[in-house]
Amino acid sequence: MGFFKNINFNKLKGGLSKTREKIVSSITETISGKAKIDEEVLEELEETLITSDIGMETAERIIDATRRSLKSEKDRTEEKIIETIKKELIKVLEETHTDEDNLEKIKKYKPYVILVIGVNGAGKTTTIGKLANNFKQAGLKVVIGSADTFRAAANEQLETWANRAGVDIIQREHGADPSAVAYDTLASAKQTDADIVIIDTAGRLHTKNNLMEELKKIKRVLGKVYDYAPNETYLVIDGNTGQNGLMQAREFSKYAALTGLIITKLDGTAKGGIIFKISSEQKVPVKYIGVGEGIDDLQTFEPKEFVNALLD
Ligand SMILES: Nc1nc2c(ncn2[C@@H]2O[C@H](COP(=O)(O)OP(=O)(O)OP(=O)(O)O)[C@@H](O)[C@H]2O)c(=O)[nH]1
Ligand SMILES: [Mg+2]
Repeated sequence: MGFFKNINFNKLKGGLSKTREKIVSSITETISGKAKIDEEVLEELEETLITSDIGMETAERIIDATRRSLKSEKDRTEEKIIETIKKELIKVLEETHTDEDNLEKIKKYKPYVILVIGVNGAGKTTTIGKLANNFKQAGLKVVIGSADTFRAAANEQLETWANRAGVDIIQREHGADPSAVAYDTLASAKQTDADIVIIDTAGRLHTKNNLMEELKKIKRVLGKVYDYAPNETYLVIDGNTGQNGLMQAREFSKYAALTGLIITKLDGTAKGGIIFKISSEQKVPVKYIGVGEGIDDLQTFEPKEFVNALLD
């Protein structure tokens, strides 16, 4: 479904500029100007990689692969090393990668139900606006449920996004039971024959037990209306949070089986390398990435495109 993928290479490249600067400059500083790429340089490179956010495991993989690829003298060039690093980074991401919500998959369900969760301010509501827009553009009938009844301005914010995307929204008064909103949204989707439901939730700290239990309840209610629901549970992580994002993924997955990660705000951070660490440790695929605040700034995550944009 080519038209369904939202990838704009230049925008992606632009969005990743800070992370690229950090990772690429540290790599080139290590290897450029070296008369010979020997074991000493490789060890230096490994240290450099470990201190970037990609994680120890991935750094070791890259060095092993580089060592293997550098058998002949003529291979010991900077370009060759960058190429090996690229290949290995793509491999890491592809191990967990699964296709994004493609139309074929979505159309098997009516409605296809997506639950969006994450800590405060991660970018859930904004991402839902962008997602709704993508689905609408692909010709799907979308309804959003405002199950963030906690924050006073939440309804209004989500409504603004629903209007921008031109999709329906279901909400209740501030303080209402979030699972009741989830229920209403599915009921409305049924009535209006919607293709896809996206449920927004209040930001919650993964350390707050009662709030995490509330997530379980929302999931239970969704499953009562449609036994397959939710089809997707997406955890939204702010790219700026670096290592803490990993903690969030660990903790949230204890309460709700995650089917995908959405990493936001990559346009404003140098810590985008965390994507490699989270993918390799969590075994949960990254599905989308946010590279700006606009409605078009959510991109489908493709390992190859991502790594090429990062190391271009
Ligand atoms: N630069 C940039 N900003 C983003 C991105 N995604 C979200 N934001 C901004 O992050 C801020 C928080 O976004 P929200 O969507 O309100 O986050 P939330 O997770 O719904 O927040 P709570 O509901 O309060 O938990 C807003 O100012 C967004 O514009 C992104 O990809 N890039
Ligand atoms: Mg929100």
